[in-house]
Amino acid sequence: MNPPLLVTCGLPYTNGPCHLGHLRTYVPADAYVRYMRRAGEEVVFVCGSDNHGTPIVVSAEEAGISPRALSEHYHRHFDETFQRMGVMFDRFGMTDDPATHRRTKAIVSELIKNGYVYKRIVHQAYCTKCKRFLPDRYVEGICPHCGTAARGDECDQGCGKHLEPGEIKDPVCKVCGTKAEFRDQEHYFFRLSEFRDFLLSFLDNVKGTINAKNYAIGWIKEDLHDWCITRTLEWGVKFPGRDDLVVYVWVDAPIGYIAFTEEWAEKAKKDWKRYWCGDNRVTHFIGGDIIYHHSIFWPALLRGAGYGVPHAIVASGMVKVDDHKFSKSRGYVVWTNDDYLDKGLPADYLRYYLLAYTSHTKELNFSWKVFGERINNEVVNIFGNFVYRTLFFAHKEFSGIPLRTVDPTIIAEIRKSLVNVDSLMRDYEFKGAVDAVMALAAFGNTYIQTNAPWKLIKTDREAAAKVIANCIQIVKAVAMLIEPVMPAKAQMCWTMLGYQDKLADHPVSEATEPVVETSLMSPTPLFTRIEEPQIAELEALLQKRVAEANRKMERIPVVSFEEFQKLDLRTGRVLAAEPVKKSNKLLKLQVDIGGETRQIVAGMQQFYKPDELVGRDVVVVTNLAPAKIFGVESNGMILAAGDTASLLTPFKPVEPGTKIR
Ligand code: B3M
Ligand code: ZN
Repeated sequence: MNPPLLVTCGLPYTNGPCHLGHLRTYVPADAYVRYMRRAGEEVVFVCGSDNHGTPIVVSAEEAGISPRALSEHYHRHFDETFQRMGVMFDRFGMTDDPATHRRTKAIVSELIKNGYVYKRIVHQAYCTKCKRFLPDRYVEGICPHCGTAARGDECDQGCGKHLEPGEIKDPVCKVCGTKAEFRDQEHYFFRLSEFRDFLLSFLDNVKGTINAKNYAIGWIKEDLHDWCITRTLEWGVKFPGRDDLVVYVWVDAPIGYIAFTEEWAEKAKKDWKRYWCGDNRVTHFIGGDIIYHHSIFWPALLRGAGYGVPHAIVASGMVKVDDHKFSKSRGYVVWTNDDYLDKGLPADYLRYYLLAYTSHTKELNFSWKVFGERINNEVVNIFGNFVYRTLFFAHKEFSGIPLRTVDPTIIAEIRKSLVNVDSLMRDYEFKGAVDAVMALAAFGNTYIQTNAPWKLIKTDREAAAKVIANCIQIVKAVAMLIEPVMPAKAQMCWTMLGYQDKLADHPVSEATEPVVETSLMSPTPLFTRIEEPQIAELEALLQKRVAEANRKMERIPVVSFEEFQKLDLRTGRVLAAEPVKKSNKLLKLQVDIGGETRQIVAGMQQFYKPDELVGRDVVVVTNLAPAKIFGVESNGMILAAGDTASLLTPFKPVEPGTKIR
């Protein structure tokens, strides 16, 4: 017999609200769980919030509250938001709760006992102004691998590589902006490099999506080095025997998966070991940006501590918004509550869109326009229309469901859909599965259209009854199959069919079973169209947010008076001017800055004739580092305003070399 399925979702950090990027992982995971349950599998679905690490500490510091208080706030937020979205975990825990602390200590102790942990001195970034070590996101600098701006533990904008303490180049303290220095500090390391062979064979066998496998194999072959698993922070799970160190957040976060299973199991009176020790079917749904942690680091930790290793890793593709990289700071973001649910839009529409847009591992480029089109053209026009026409006609003409034997061809069509959906769902091809259900709805729509029972009934009532019985069977099947995607709408459809119970309690295989006598309700449309003005309003909101973010980004950094004073600004008198050879932009000027003549190259040829400038008083930055421009030495800079290089000159006459202050 198959071991039970345990499905997890990557844990959201408790330092900001839920957005579309989160949902792209959680909604498919929820749909998968719902389907697998109704396909007869025993499934447990756990998740929780990720409370530790510098992301939380930095945000809590900014907000002026404790990391625990911040975590509780966002924990509640995620818990509620997931429920509003119909994402139903059996347990949604917190990594700061005792269960994760306990399990982490047990696992780390086991790793130590098994010889997988050692001590080493590392050069850790240290801020002399804040007087503290700067772990992970406390420090920003340059990625040593690709040269992009990066944060302490991860090249988040560039190559995506994980960075070890001490690896980042040109570190700067995130809190105060001071250039950090490196200081020696003792830390603990996990012998990840010893797991190379194990990991390669693990990845060879692991189920899930191909991206979670292939990237990881590539990284291992490139370079697999040990991981520093301790940090100098107050907040987190203490490293056994060291009160001054906590474990790195990426140690206790995935251990949360086990702890949440324990918390659930205790309530449900089950044995959590069945899910985690030995043969298991642990399936991790994650974002594509945390493949390294789940496909490499985590299986090695589990293995090293003697637990079972994951059965499947399912990684979702990137989310873009209006063709731009998803970015909270740039305004390319869709907030689940503010932008969607609170606007009165149904959770099921977004669930449908997220699942049907493209396959799970591909890039999802969100736009309100496409969202509106797909809901209107597919959900409303095909699915909604078919259900309404069928139920309306049955109710009107037969005051209920005309019970007739359904045509074998109709049953065959439904059976074909069942088989399709089943294999696609098991292959994590969610889009394919949704399309297969919608194809069945479209089949029903064409069937009712061509057989036109509204005409038939005038001449042959029995024939019309047969057509409608066939349609009702298709409605039942579509409702059953769409439930993992649109649970609320599917239930509504089920209720309109006259059933009094919960659709989610019925196995999908019942889709081919005859409809029993029910008290069919007078139908109301399942879906309402999303109208043009609403889409325009949502688009405008997004644009406004992007514009605001742009303004914020452009905001010029504040310079202290000391820094300003470093500039030596003086008046100068132009003694001579001539064009730089072969350049149609540059002028070479000789400028008297008070007893000293400076040669300065300036891009003013289009705006001034050389003669016009001679004798003029200008403003010069005299201590700018010398540079060669077009091969000509330039020792200073002349200040001018705007695109036409309007020169700044003193209002009252002053001697050349007069200091500007
Ligand atoms: N809290 C979120 C992230 O890095 C992180 C996931 C933990 S999963 C164990 O996207
Ligand atoms: Zn990089």
